[in-house]
Amino acid sequence: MKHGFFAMLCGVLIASGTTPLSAQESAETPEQRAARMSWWHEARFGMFIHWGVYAVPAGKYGDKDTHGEWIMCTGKIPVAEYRQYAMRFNPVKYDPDAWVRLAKESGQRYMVITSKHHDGFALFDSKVTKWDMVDATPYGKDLLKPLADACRKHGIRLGFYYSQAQDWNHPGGAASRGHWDPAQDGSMDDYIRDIAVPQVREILSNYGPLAVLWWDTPKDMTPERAAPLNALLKLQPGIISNNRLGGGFRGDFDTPEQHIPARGPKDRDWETCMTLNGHWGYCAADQNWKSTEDLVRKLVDIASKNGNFLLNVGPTAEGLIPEPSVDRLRGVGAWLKANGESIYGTDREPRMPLPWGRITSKGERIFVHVFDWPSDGRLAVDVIENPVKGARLLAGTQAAVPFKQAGGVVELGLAPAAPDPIDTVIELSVEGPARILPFAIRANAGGSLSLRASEAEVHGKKAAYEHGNGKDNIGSWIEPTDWVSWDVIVAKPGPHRVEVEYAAPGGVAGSRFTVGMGKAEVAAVVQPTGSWTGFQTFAIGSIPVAEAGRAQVAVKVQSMPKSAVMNLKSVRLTPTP
Ligand code: H79
Repeated sequence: MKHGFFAMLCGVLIASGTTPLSAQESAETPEQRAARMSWWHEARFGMFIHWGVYAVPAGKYGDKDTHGEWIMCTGKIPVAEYRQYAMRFNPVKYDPDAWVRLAKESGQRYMVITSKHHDGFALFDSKVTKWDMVDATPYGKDLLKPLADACRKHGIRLGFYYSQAQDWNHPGGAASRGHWDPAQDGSMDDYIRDIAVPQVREILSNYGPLAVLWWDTPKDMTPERAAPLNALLKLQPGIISNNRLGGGFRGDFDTPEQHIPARGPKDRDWETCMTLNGHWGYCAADQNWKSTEDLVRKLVDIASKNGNFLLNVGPTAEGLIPEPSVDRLRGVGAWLKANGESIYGTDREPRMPLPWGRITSKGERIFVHVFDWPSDGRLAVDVIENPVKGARLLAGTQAAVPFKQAGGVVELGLAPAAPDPIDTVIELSVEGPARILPFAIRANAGGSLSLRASEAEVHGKKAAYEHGNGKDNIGSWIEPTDWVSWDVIVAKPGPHRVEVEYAAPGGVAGSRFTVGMGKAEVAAVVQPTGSWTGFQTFAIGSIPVAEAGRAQVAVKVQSMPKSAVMNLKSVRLTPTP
């Protein structure tokens, strides 16, 4: 994967190239950057809070009850009408201390709250607008001050989300689907100067030390609009900022939203943000909650790939975090209390997902996370390169686990039933710093290799893995020198049938490409499939595979007569008798 990975939001490319650094990065050495990021690397798990006026309608507008924090836009609610909701935003049950204690009990080390979302409403006392908590609601008090105090008291780091570009209430603010009320029209440059810049100065000045500035959505952000916002980060020398400012600022970390990348990038920090149900802002009708098991496994998956997990709650207009959210967060917290050693501060090398679970490590300890407990009591772990000195359960009894190590395989002898059906962690002590075999795709039981775009390594200038909005392919493949590869583990040597799934409109078809493994390769010409999204699978021939074990499969271009190669979705290699 080149340069981390790309997040597609509303068709906007968020993580961009290598252009300007954040205010912090440009003034610091690599060692200083590592020191600034160190608490964040250690933390792994944080609480996202989406709270605002949209909690009043609670997802319901007209005959639809599935809106969220986007309700003003998705309901096309006029500005004057939307402002009426603020008169009923009176969170008398708001107990910031309880929220922070919940984060702590859940094992979260930081929280990020929406100081202002796309509806432009400030949860804080802003001097540059009346569209804020103090002036527009019966509650009349700044919501962020007491939260900042509670965070300091309990040792939780506090970050602010700020929607810098989209603002559907202040004239000139951007709207990703265009304005729907003339009251929104105006100059975006004026909006940036008169609202966004002074408000960001307020949130960076009035709440003590801040951990994170979480920009959201770079819609219409030019370098000129983004630069004064980026410059304000100097007010908080230790702050960490994400990649969504726009204008070419890549920030400190990437932000996959609502998904976990198939593999962790090597050279870029990242944080998956995700909802507990299907909405960020409170939606009363949405009871589609993720299970505790699912959440723990997601956290483990993310940690194993060297990412962070920012898990969202959407409090009600009264100020309560919904009970189903509380229950699940406490469940994750209980697991972390027993197994946190395998998550917090683990090594920053992304590890390969395994069919039965995940691996994390810390120095001379390797944590084997077993999601799918083997029914025969034997688990063969074939990715550990260090000599293993001992094995025990991390949690509970910490009972020793019998093991044998031979031929690159550590075989663990396990009890008939999983001690923890969510994820039982076995701690191995090993000789020297943990060494785990790098990412590779394994053959399935039948010996066939399924190589998906999301797991590919993309080499070159333009081609990239693209996803979101129904996309899931290598795209922007417009340089014939760009190529794609997968490291694989071959199960059965011998001839393999090669199938390639791609899309290419008639106007670009005709490129000649090869699929190769080692010295063997097979060539084919890209056929027209009707459109960029009309994917079809083509059997292009067969290649001999000399031996079992690790190898690389590469897709390369021999000639590109038109403007692009193809959208490549997958390659499949199947042993033939
Ligand atoms: O704050 C949360 C989202 O509101 C925000 N980012 C997270 C953290 C976000 N802004 N833009 N997007 C996410 C992507 C845009 C999604 C959309 Fe839609 C798809 C906008 C319109 C169609 C989802 C469905 C939201 C409204 C309808």
